[in-house]
Amino acid sequence: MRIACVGAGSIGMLVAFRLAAAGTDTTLITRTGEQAELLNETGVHLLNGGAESVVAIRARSYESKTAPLPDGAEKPYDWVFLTVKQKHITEPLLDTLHHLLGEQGKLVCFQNGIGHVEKLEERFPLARIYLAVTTEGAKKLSPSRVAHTGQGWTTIGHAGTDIGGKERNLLEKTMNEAGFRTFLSNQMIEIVWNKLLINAVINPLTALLRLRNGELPASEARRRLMRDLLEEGLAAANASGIRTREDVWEQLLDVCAKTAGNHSSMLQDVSEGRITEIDWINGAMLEAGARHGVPMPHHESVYRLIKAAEPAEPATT
Ligand code: KPL
Repeated sequence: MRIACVGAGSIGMLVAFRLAAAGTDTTLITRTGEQAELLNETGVHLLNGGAESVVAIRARSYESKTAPLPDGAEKPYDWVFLTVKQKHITEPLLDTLHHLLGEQGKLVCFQNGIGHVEKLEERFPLARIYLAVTTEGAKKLSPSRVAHTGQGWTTIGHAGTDIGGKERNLLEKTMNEAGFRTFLSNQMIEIVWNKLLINAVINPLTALLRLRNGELPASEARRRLMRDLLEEGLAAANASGIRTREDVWEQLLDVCAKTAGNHSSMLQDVSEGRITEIDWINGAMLEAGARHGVPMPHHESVYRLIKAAEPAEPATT
């Protein structure tokens, strides 16, 4: 099985490291030529607990002409893991995916939030699009080093009506052999929405209040805000026909506890002056709410505050 991971951020590097270490034919596709060159020279370094290990990796860049993408002379990949943030799903990236996937390859999307499947469907048949939700914790320390900050689980399934097939069983086995606790599901839309409900609470609040995830539920005033956001989110989800779990509040608290030491991805983006994923998280929920006449004043407020915290001239990473 040949796998390409497109996006050498924290999750992309973690997944590529573990797949390569387990002997899977893996290529890591970076945005910049500099990162690809560095990775080809030094390999990917993984910090786990106190230990650091390194694995050699084949890296290429989708922007640099110096490290060309597979062309007619090179076989396409069986699976392409898309591990970039939604804001990086641009036309040049879609062209790259087209090369990598060829006529048969399948795409697995690891993004937070919603909205990307509609964009990808304009270029690729839905039958070849899968979704992945992972709770693995990872932090990129440098262009070639990543830390594994928390063991989680990963669910993978088709983005539309489940089409089964033995390839996805092989993918599940490959992921498990690489050390990811992986399950297949044919309810990915519900699972993606469930994660969305959680991200739409933790991410903007931790970014605005500058808190680690574990600090968020520590006061009554913050818990009230969390509940208000969650309840509005649930109303938007249910109005959109999504079946939601009854224990989302408990799950939300559990995620805060299990990732207590983490700076959420939105807090990291805001701290480093980058554009955040708010449009694909709370922004997407606001759109869903507006379509069904669900009032969402708390989401509206956090959305506007995060937008105001974003840079006028975005940093590109
Ligand atoms: O997915 C996350 C994120 O930071 O984007 C959570 C679950 C909140 C963990 O930090």
